[in-house]
Amino acid sequence: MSTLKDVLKKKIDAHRPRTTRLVKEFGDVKLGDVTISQAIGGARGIKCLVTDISYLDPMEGIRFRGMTIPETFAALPKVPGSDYPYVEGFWWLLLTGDVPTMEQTLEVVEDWKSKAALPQYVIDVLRALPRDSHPMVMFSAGIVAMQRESVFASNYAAGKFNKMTCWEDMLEDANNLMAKLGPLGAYIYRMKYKGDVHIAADPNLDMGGQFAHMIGQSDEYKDVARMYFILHSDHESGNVSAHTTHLVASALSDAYLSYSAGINGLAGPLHGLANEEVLRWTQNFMAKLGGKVPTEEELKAALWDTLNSGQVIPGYGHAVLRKTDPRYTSQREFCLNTPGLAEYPLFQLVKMIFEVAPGVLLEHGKAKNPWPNVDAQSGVIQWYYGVTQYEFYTVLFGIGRALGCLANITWDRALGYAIERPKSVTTAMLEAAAGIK
Ligand code: HAX
Repeated sequence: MSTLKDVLKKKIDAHRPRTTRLVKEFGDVKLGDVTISQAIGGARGIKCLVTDISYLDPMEGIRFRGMTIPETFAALPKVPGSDYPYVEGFWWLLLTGDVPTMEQTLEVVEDWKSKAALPQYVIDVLRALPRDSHPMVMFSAGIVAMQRESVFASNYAAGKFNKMTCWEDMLEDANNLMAKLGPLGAYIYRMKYKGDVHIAADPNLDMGGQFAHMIGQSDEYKDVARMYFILHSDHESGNVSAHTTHLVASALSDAYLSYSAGINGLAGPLHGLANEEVLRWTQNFMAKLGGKVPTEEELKAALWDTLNSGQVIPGYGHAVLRKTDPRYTSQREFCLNTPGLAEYPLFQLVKMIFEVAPGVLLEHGKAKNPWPNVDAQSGVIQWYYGVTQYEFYTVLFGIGRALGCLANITWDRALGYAIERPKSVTTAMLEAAAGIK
């Protein structure tokens, strides 16, 4: 007797060549306004999402509300004594499109401070999970557990939904969530990696500085946190975490349900988990060499080994970008300008990979973009400052990514965007469109 798995395997083996043939031989055949390769290939390049929060140009990289990364950092009000801006001012910029004044920025700082405490039941949920659960599982569970705080959901349940004003409830939920994500991440970090000893919030600190303080980091790391959250905030709305958040919110799900779903997408190795993969790859390679600096030939051979074993080179390639990610460049400049970090052996290796990997990927001939993305550079900075728990890096990404996702779904509500529902077709329909008998 055949098992379910045996029967399914035969069906899959028979089906795969049909899909491969459709993409290879008939990829350009149109199905209405899109092609067969777009329908099968993850909707790549189809213009069917609208956002004004950020725009990703394939050659130039991200602009937040029309501003490049350096322009954004230069324009926003700075934390006193720091070269980096308040994350709270950046939130104002993403939401409104205006650079806030210091007074407006401090209004958000105070609002988030007043909302930052984690409810005890969220802490109980985190503590009930096995301690070896991935921190992204804890982060997602903590966010979804907080759903009972949702003003949007409780007003909806009370019959108070109003299409024109419901964005106000979404904004309130978004502010509450933004205020709590740093403390949530810090709680997970200290519980999992620092002997379950926690650090109380300092009432004088902004969101980025507070996060550094609550994970037990140095003053220098406060700027790392501010930079990191802003750089990872938004990459227009088609990437997996932003799109998932938008999709779930389109069912009128509240900010907690929507962003926890986005976090689950961010946890995938082709998306946010790539920063963890980059550091693992780089350090395994260093360990194999016994800590010595590799020659270019040794590095090339290691990159080819990865490709030949069917794996991707983590931190390289992008679905939209066709040049070096400016988020990579910004973090690279931070490293180059930070004494100690600039000479750090791991950073030297990351620099060397930047010089060698694009050539290898070009020769390999598959990736449309051989250049590094944001994840190729972020882990080394964390490691240098002693945040050595790779698996936590995507939580840092998730705290920052909330800024873009939550600003987007606030505007989704304001503009009354429809529930998302693309149309599916069958493989037989594609074959018919391609004229395959
Ligand atoms: N190493 C090896 N092969 C790669 C590659 C890489 N870094 N990047 C792309 N390719 C391969 C793809 O796997 C694909 O192969 P198949 O035809 O066999 O499926 C082919 O090149 C064409 O892919 P593409 O069109 O260039 O890229 P996609 O839009 O399909 O995928 C990815 C974009 C980012 C997922 C891809 O480049 C990748 O897997 N990169 C490594 C993982 C990574 O760094 N992810 C983080 C991206 C940034 C981000 O979202 N951060 O959160």
